[in-house]
Amino acid sequence: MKVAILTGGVGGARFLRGVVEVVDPAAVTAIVNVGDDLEVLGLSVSPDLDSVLYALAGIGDEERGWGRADETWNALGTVESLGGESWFRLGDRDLGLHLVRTNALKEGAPLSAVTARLAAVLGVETTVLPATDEQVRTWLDTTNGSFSFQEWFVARRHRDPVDRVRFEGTREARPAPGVLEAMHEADLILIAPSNPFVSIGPILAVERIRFALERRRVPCVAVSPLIGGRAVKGPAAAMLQRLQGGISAVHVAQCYPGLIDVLVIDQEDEAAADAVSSAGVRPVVTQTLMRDAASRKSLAEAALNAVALA
Ligand code: FO1
Repeated sequence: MKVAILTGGVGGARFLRGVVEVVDPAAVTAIVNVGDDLEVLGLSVSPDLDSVLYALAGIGDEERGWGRADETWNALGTVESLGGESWFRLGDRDLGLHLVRTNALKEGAPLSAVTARLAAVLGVETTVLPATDEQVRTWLDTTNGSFSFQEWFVARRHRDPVDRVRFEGTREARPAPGVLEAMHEADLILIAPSNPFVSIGPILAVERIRFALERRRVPCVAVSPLIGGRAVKGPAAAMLQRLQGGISAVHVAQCYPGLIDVLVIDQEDEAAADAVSSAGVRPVVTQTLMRDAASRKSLAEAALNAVALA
């Protein structure tokens, strides 16, 4: 079974690890958000691509969900002591990857080619694609001003209430090579339990990707990032409340109008199942917390089997 999965970083990367335990990793294509990408200390950093690569290579920090396991922070310590930019924490091991990517991009390689090279070296069999090779950047208009994604998310700890999410660069953005092919050839399209606004939103803001999803011939199954009306981590619940008018599973379904057939929701959100059905989306209720390898795998099984069970 061929699977294409739209994903962000931390939660999406965890879910992907479960997916490749259930289906052949080589039959999976991850289409990854690049709206969070940034330049730090002159380096091109793609946090979500890296979280996915590190998770699939088994070298990511499982607890943090981003960066490398067994990380050290000597370079960052030096940067800080020299008065350099240290709010976005790049570990020593992680830095090595950013140096290689930055250099390759400077030499003119597209992000998708650089990512493919990194994946191959890391032994990742799954195809990992940036949603686009063009520069797309997420901006948040908040009650306290407009901020780039990482400035809002990391430096300001996503404390500012968001009025609007904007994506810069989407007009010129084409899907990266392989993205549309993967969506067309897939037997199933998945949307990871990532933030619908800032992780999946920038992917769907690439017009031809949204169009391909709207015109899909195969089912699309999304996994809700909520458990009991709360996000496991991050600002998803606060954003749903403010931008979608509520924090139930039906509000998650409404983030994907006409784009999904099934929504996998947590047992704690079961009360919303009928409302999800009424919104034209079939709910599948299961345990969605990914606390270890077994729970990651069983969530992946629930999502992958959701259609067969229809
Ligand atoms: N998240 C943080 O909360 N603080 C950081 O200093 C930080 C550094 C960082 C470095 C490399 C990387 O790949 C990810 C990093 N993240 C950090 C995570 C990242 O900001 C977000 O989790 C994603 O962009 C959201 O998916």
